Amino acid sequence: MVSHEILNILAANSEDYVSGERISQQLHVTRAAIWKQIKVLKEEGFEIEGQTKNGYRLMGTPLSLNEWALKQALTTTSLGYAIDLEDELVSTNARSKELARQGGVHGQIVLAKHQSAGRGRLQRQWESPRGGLWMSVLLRPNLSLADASKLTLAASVAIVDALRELFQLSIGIKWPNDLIFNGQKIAGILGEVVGEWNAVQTLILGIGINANFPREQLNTSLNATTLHEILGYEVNLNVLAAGILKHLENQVISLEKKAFEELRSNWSERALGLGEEVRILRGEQVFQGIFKGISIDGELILETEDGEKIFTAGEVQLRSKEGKYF
Ligand code: BT5
Repeated sequence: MVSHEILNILAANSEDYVSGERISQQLHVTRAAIWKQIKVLKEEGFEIEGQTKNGYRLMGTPLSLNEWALKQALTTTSLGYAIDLEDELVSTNARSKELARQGGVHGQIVLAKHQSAGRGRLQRQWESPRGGLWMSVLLRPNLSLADASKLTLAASVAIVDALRELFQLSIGIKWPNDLIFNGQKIAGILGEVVGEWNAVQTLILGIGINANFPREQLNTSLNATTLHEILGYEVNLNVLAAGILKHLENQVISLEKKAFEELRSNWSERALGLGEEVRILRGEQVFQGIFKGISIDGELILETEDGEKIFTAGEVQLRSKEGKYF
């Protein structure tokens, strides 16, 4: 793409102005074509200063999702280099599954600026207004099916660490993988297995982060918050995506080395409600007890009056200081 090549040239000379003539010679396109592309890039949020005498200089990149800016921000070795970025998708997980069936590579990511029908677990609706980070990562890790399922736990740890590193935020994990800031949900993860037993496991990790939009854009009934609400400014979504992918890649590598105990302890250190009284909702049933911890496979261990119970799925309700469950 010519626009990416222009950006490459400007980025390589970021201390300097580059003349339109030089760009046009290097790329074998007319100066008018360059001017046109620069105009488009500016509309996409690139800050490009143009001086009649000296030419162009790249002063800033967009905060919103952009393929070139995301690639620049990546520090991974395998995740995030194949990018499918769309303005709108029904669900990035649905698209990612399609791509997986068509042979999509390990680390391929799908992003949408807006999802018309984003999904949570059990087909629940996931509200996905513009400004959020709605991303799915296709993984073909060297793991058995049982171990691949640990990747959703690993993804929660990766997101907590990325948000801490980038914004110094302290996020807690509510089992199995809700990400909570001050009692409100800021992000969710949907892990889905694609394909067959015995074959290489393919997993789609859908990651949704309420980022650059005010909380008012979400349904009032939700107990939710956004980065914009917490930080008071817009974050760079490309840097955020790249940060998450870096931490996720490290998690995948460590799972492939079978560092399951390390994952369990990392997850537990970031968990909410451990050692406290919680409620577990499973269908119509409600269980109450002390949240003892998670098993090596990520199941929740609850100590109830009738003894220990193990949960593979369900909703956790934590107990607030006032004694209310939420
Ligand atoms: C989740 O499900 O938390 C997983 C969310 C995964 C979303 C990503 S976005 C990219 C990818 N593409 C998709 O289609 N999905 C993934 P769960 O734990 O089941 O929570 C769903 C519940 O969270 C809903 O029933 C609402 O109560 C609440 N909710 C919906 N939208 C929300 C939002 N934007 N922020 C906070 N809570 C929300």
